[in-house]
Amino acid sequence: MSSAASQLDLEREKQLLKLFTQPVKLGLLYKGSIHGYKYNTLLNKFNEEGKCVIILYLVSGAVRGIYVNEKLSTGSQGSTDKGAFLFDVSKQGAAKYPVLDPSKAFACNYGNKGIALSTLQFGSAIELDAKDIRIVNFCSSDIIYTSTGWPTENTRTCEVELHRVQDVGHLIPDWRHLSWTVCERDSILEDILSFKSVGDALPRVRALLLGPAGAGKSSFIVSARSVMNKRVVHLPIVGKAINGFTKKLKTYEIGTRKGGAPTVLTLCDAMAVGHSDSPGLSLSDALAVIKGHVPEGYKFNFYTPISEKVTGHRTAPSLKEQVHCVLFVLNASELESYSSSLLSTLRELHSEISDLGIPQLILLTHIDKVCHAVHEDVKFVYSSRTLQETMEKAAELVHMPVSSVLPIKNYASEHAVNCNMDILILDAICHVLQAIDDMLEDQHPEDVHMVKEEPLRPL
Ligand SMILES: Nc1nc2c(ncn2[C@@H]2O[C@H](COP(=O)(O)OP(=O)(O)O)[C@@H](O)[C@H]2O)c(=O)[nH]1
Ligand SMILES: [Mg+2]
Repeated sequence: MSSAASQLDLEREKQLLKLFTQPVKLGLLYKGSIHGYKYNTLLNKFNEEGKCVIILYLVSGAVRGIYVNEKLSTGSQGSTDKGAFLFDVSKQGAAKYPVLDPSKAFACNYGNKGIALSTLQFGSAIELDAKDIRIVNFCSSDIIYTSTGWPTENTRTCEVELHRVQDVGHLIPDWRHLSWTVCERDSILEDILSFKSVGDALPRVRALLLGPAGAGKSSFIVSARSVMNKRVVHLPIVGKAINGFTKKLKTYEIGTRKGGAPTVLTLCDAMAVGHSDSPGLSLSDALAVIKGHVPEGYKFNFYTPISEKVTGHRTAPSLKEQVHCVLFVLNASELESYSSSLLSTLRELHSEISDLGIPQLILLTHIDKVCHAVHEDVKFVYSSRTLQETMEKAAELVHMPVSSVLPIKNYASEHAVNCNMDILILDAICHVLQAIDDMLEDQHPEDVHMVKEEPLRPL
């Protein structure tokens, strides 16, 4: 017996979804081989829903169909469906034929003195036989949908499916603005490279990644390097272990491709913050790192707090040895399951770090796991209501403002860099540099500061 799973393969599904202007997902409602190839069954399902696609799998292997935007009542002789379109979808692409005459987008034709239904028609491009909807007539000379391009093929289908088309992500107007173009990516990258530190006291600035195991701290270093290198880099620092994979304090440069200009920013990876069921970085160890007491390469130990006895311990760290920004890294798909002990450590850290006058931001990772639209393309990040709520939740958990939340999708499974993912990662890096710049300007206006080098302009 066939299963009630769609016959549409993933590649074709992706191509078909691209035809919609809004992000949508499909839900199988009817499959001929399971529910019978009866027109009435199909139409009943159809009328329970608003937006649907009928997918016809032809014996030739072609996959074609129709999207209808409105409910259709059985007695209807016509419709005024402005959003309807025909499609022809392959693994490589999909062709869309929007309705040209919406008043004739759909019609039920009655034969036999007007009583028995004879055909279900979409213009004259697709005509389904009411008795057995496997029999399909395609007409290329249709004027309701298209006058050209639609293939002529009178054939049986081997399968017919009806899918509900659901909006996903509950899109809202963009509430933070970013342009999703190569120009925008290049311009943020230029902005990042224009940050320069003035004075020997602080040649580089350091941002520390703090958060629970598996949040994506090490992956952010990989992501930042990947963007700069224009290819996904591999570092043996990402991995899965119950108590976190990273055990040492290590600072990573975020430079451009070999020979290119380095950025002023370095990222500092440390052991995961512990909580009740999982030992890890304690509040006092985290503060010791932030204040600059802990030497590079120090191997953390759950059970021995950092003290002056640690080899290389710095008693009076200089400004360049301290941390200049703290990034709380949280996994957007696990916010609900964070333990109260983890959250109270994070809040306490936030309060202590604020007293030190060090800027803090939240890096919200795994955003692809909470919203289907964002999973498809991160450009929906600021128009997804789900993500807006998740960002509010993350801010609330650490008692920080929503403005400090930087959503990102790390390079985790990709083999090549992607412009929109790059934009989001670069935008986060730019915010980190700006926060450090603001802090330095405020606290060290005389001796140390960063300058943004403007491109030279002719006088
Ligand atoms: N889907 C997805 N996976 C991610 C993301 N960030 C990290 N990961 C994965 O989450 C796992 C833990 O990441 P890792 O960087 O080692 O976490 P850490 O313990 O905080 O350093 C790895 O398998 C990563 O590939 C993200 O934004 N999206
Ligand atoms: Mg790690």
